[in-house]
Amino acid sequence: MSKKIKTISLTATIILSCIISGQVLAGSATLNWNANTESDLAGYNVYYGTSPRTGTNPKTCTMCGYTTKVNVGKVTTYTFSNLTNGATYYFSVSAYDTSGNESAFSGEVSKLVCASGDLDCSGSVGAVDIQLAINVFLGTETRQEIISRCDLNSDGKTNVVDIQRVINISLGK
Ligand SMILES: [Ca+2]
Ligand SMILES: [Ca+2]
Repeated sequence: MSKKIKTISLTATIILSCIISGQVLAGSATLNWNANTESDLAGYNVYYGTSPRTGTNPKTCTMCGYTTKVNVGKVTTYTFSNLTNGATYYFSVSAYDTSGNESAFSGEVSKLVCASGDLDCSGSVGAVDIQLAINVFLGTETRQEIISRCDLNSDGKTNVVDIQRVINISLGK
């Protein structure tokens, strides 16, 4: 007599932001999903890890290859902090109702987490990143993922301000 609650759909929106605390570059990401509309919805669980999931329903495979499960309550957004930069994370969400029934997973989304200034997403900021910022500025860099990480002050253009920022981060300033 277990009531089955609906599968929720997850829009693949992950906002990656970067916080710099002292010398430590801590990766963060914000995950958003669509609300489940059942009247007895009680909340959501977020599952994540650095390997893709191994199943589609926590009822049958429990953690299903993920390493962490967070009961986030009745919200549709969750911000992760202290993710490891340079690592790819995989995320899924499930819903649960007031009787404790858990849904199958949402679709899985993944994201490579990069620190601010870490243009090649290697896990550290250094000479390679400074060179990449210069290349973006000169227009010789064609990889969109590199270009998209280069506008550090989010003013819509890459210029010496951004290059200076990459240099400062590499120096720990
Ligand atoms: Ca780097
Ligand atoms: Ca800029």
